[in-house]
Amino acid sequence: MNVAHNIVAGLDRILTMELVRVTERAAVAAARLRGRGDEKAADQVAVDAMRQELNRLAIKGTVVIGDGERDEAPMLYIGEEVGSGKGPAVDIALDPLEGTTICAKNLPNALAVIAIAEKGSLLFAPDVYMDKIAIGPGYADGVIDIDASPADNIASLARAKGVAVSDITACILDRPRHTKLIDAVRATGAAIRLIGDGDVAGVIHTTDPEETGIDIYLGTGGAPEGVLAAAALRCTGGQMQGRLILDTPEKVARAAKMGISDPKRVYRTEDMARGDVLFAATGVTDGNMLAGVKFGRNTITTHTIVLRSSSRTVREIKARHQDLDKF
Ligand code: VTB
Ligand code: MG
Ligand code: MG
Repeated sequence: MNVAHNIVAGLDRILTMELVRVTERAAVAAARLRGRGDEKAADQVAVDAMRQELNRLAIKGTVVIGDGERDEAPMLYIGEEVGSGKGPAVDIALDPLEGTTICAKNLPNALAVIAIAEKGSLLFAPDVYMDKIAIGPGYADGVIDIDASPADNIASLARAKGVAVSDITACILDRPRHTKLIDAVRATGAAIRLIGDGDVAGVIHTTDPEETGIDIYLGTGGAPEGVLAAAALRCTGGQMQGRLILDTPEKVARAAKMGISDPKRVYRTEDMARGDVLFAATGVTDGNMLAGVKFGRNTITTHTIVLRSSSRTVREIKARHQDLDKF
C-alpha cells in the first residue's frame, strides 16, 4: 500500500478512525459506573480503558496534557509514552473522563476526550486555571476579546450575529469564583446556562448554537481542558482565547519550567493547538451534542464526534458494539 496516499497533510488520516475506538472504549467503561456517586472509580476505569486502546495505535505518542495533577485523579500522566512505538511521533492531550462528577451523578455532557497533533504542536500547559472565552465559527476576528468586559463581548457577539443581546446564551461554570461574571452577564439581559462541570463540552457547544443553544463560553476552568477544547475548535472553526492564571510565584515557576516565559500571554486557538490536529469525543452521559452510552440486551451503542483540522471534516459515528466481552 502506498502509505503516502493517506497522508494528505500532516498526520496519517487513518488515525482519525482509530481514535474513535480509543474514546469509545473509555466512554463505555465510565458509563458502566454512571450514577454511582463514585467519581474516582469511574475515572480509573476510563483511564485504564483509554490507555489500553491507545497502546494499540501505531504511534509513538507522548501525553502532554493528561488529567489529574490538580484533582489528583488517576492518570495517563504527563510525559507517559503511549502507542505501539511504531509510527509517527505525536503529542497527545486527553481526558478519559471529562466531568467525573457529572458521570457520578449521571448528569448531562460527560465525555471521553482525546486530541492528537504533530510533535510539539500542543501547548504544554501546567494544570492550573485558565481564563477562557470562546465562540463558534463564522465570525470575524476581533468579535471577542478576553480583555474586554463580559458586557462588551456579549454586545459585540449579538451585533455580529444580528440578534438582540437577550437572544444570546452564555455557558459558565457554576462556581463561587464566577459570581461577578454571572452578575455582569445577567445585567446585559443575556441568558446563562450554568454547568456544574465539563467545560470542554461547554466550549465545543459554541460551535453549533442551533443544536446546543449556546453562543459563547466565558470563565475560568482547567488549563488542560482549555487545550483540549482549543484542539476541537481548530477542527470546527470558531475562536477561543485563553490566559493561564498564574497567580502565585510557585505557579509562575511551574509554568516557566514548561517553557512559558510570559505568564500573562493570551493564547489563541492556534497557539494552543497547531498544525494538523485530530480530535475525538464520545458521550458518556446524554448531552447536548452527543448521546451517552446505551447498554442494550445484546449491544452497546456509542456516539462519537471525530474531527480533523486539515480537512475540517466533522464525523459523527454511532456505533453498535456486538462483542460485549471486549468491553
Ligand atoms: C473545569 C471543568 C472540569 O475542572 O475545567 C473544572 O470543566 C475546573 O476546576 O470538568 P474546578 O472544578 O476547580 O472549578 C473540571 O471540573 C474537572 O476536570
Ligand atoms: Mg478527567
Ligand atoms: Mg477534566
